[in-house]
Amino acid sequence: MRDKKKNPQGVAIVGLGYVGLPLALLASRKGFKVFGIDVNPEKVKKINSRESVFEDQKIDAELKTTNLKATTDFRVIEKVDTIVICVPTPVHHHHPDLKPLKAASIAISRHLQKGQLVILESTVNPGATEDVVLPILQKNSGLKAGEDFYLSHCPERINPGDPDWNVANIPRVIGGLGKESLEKTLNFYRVILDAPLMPMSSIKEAEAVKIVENSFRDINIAFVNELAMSFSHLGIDTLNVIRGAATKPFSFMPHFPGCGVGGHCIPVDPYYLIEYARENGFRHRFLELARDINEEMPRFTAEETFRALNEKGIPVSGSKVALLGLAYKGDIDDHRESPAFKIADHLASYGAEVRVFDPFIPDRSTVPNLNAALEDAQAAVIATGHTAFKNLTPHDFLSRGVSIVIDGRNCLSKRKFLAEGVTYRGIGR
Ligand code: SAJ
Repeated sequence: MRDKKKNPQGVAIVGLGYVGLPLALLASRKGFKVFGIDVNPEKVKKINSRESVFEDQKIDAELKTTNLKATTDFRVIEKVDTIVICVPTPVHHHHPDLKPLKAASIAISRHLQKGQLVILESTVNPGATEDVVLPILQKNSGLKAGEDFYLSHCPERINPGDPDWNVANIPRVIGGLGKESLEKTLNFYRVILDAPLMPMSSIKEAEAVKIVENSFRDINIAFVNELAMSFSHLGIDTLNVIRGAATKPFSFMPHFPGCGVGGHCIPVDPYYLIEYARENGFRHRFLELARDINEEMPRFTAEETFRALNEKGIPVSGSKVALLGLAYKGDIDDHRESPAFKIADHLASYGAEVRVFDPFIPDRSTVPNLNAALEDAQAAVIATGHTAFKNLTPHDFLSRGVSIVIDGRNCLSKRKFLAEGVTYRGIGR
């Protein structure tokens, strides 16, 4: 039964990154008094002076009109009804790192009030909300979860750079610690979102949904990456085969091979389940294998480059290679877990001189522009499908002496490049 939309009150969003800031701006737009808490004073200062914090025009525009007040001071927790935790849950060397989540929970617990609702949006393994967050919130506040305060999990589904799906319209799943926590969380999101909400029968189910949806994507990408490595030996164009398979109008979902899987979701989330299941006596061999295959792609891409250089009698050591793209996907400035860095390391480890250029990430580029990257290079590797790179022509390379193009995102026309005499290699084509 849909409750009538309750009047918005105060909300504190803990963590003002790719997840928290869009949510804070949306809550403000929906009439909430919004406090945003972040441990980075620089970011707090920028947000309060309404300066851009990451390359997103929509967010920059909303910053101008929002009532959001950013702070590093957790005492604002005492002024709100709802607290939403959106802190990073990274993975280091394949092991989940819940330190930021624990630190945020401790800071919140010091100011937690009776009757408040705490919602965790950060991606975690099943069990983390009740086994990690709940005890911390209870211990330092002396309050009882599910009675004195309410606790739930609503996994974030932000998709950076997506023109269609955003924080307001993406459907969400919610798991609550008991009926009241669930109802209060549903009411909160009914006011904030214009999207279907699916109540789950437990917090663990809600935690598992996010891990499952992203593991699903990782294993499907691994499937086509393995096909690409196999078909590259068989002279079969993997991209054409996938496009052919995608003409089947049912029960096939196309994914595409590439130089690797980056971002803060897909290559990270499966390790949460792998680790948690292992701690509970089960080994996810399939998830582990998918991760191994996807982690292999940067090396495969570097070796395709070596093979192409050798075919032209150019020794790898001392060769000049342009690496185009650092971002983990096209037309964004996010390079978290990007395979591009691993490709650069593989190339350099065999003595290549690597010039790195990403127009979205100048501060991590080693050359200022495309010309400096390509000038008298023997090979170029495309690691990110930026539109600027998709529009490059054979002449853009050949006119600067570059005769080898390794298309790590299969984003160029193989036919055109081969016709102009470029040594073109895609991933699996
Ligand atoms: N990638 C491939 N082949 C593919 C798809 C992606 O190699 O067929 C690579 C990309 O190049 C990138 C990485 O995988 O390096 C991740 O790409 P992504 O398109 O999955 O982008 P993300 O990381 O922004 O994933 C988000 C996820 N959203 C959330 O977790 C809330 C994911 O669930 C979405 O499916 C995905 O966006 C999406 O569909 O765009």
